[in-house]
Amino acid sequence: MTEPTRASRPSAARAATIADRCDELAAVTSMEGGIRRVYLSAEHARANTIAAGWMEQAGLRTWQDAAGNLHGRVAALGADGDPRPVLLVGSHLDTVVDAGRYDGIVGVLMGIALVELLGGRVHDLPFAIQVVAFSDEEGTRFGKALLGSSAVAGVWNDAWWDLVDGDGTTLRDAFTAFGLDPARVGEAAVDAGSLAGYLEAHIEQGPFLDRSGQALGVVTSIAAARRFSVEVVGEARHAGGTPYEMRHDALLGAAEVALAVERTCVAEQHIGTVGTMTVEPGAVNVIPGHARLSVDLRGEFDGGRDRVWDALVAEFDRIADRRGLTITPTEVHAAPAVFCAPRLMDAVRTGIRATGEPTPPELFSKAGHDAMSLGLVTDVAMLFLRNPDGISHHPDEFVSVADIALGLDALVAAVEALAAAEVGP
Ligand code: HGY
Ligand code: MN
Ligand code: MN
Repeated sequence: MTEPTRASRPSAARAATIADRCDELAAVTSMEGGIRRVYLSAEHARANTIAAGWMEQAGLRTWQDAAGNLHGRVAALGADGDPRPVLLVGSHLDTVVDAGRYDGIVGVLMGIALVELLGGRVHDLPFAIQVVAFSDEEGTRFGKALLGSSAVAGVWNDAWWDLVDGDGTTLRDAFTAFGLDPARVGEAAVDAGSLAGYLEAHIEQGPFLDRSGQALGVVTSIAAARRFSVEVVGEARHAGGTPYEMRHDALLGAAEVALAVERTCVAEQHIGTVGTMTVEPGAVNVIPGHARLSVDLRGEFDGGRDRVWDALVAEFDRIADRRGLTITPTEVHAAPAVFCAPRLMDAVRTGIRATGEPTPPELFSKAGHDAMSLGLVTDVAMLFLRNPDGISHHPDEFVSVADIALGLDALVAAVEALAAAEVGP
């Protein structure tokens, strides 16, 4: 029998379907002319319904958990009728504002296709497969990222209930409006002892694979992250009549904060971004009296990230003193660095090698992922797919059907390698 060509392999057809499904989900948006699908919105509910249909077609038994994550499980029971350990495979369906159509989504759809490609072999694995579509990875609506996977990992923090979105709606009220019961969020937590691990396929959100000319990579660790909302208070006054020595311009203070983030992070080899800034009262002839900006800080290790933040706070104090302002940061998100588990990385490497790539590239992910939350309770690993030019969080984000097909071949082979390692020789 001759080996099927790449294009005639079952993964090629599944990859084409995944690309079509990414297009279909891209139409589930609250934003005219772009993609914006946030936690606990009508679009979140619609995306879950559509994805649940695809999961059921693939033979998965589906449910939505107490935090709005969608799950689909197959081969839950062993031959003896006892529950088997569960290998979670997933990513997220929520998006940033004016997003691309693959970030997170492609990983969920690859999980479904994995089950389809395994077919009857899924019952021979020593674990059940549970595909998870996490409901909030980006933190677009409430600022705090990883809400969905934090609930699944059982690390929900009740302080989050009072987070508010841009319209002043609390997370608690948004839960209720979505039909969820805040008092029951704990029910979304998995029993860590029942898990065989967590695998996540995701587009790379940088140019490493594209530059190296390789389609797939294995992730070694995910950057430690912290996010802050920084309030700058000055004094609103007349733009014409107020001499410079009497001004306390909140916008100029915020601009200095943003520049300090860049300068310090470049010097300290960390990554810092100011992605939002609002200024009040917001009139052409009024000196801004109030500004609010976000700071997203990332580093390879928790300690380095925290030292950089401490240096930034000292710099903010100097800016505040010099300009007669009050600058107050509030932390809205923190996630420790996560190191992928050697046994799962080995399986992913074996999977990539099965596609004909003898030396799988190893990547440190500066982007955050649901694997960060799951890494608190079980072993995790990630498979990255090439993203041409590394552009993500942008409508031009792309991954080719051919690379998705390679990714599927690698994912199937990785799961089989993991099964073989668990069963032993
Ligand atoms: O922001 C991140 O790193 C991720 O894409 N949510
Ligand atoms: Mn993202
Ligand atoms: Mn993502």
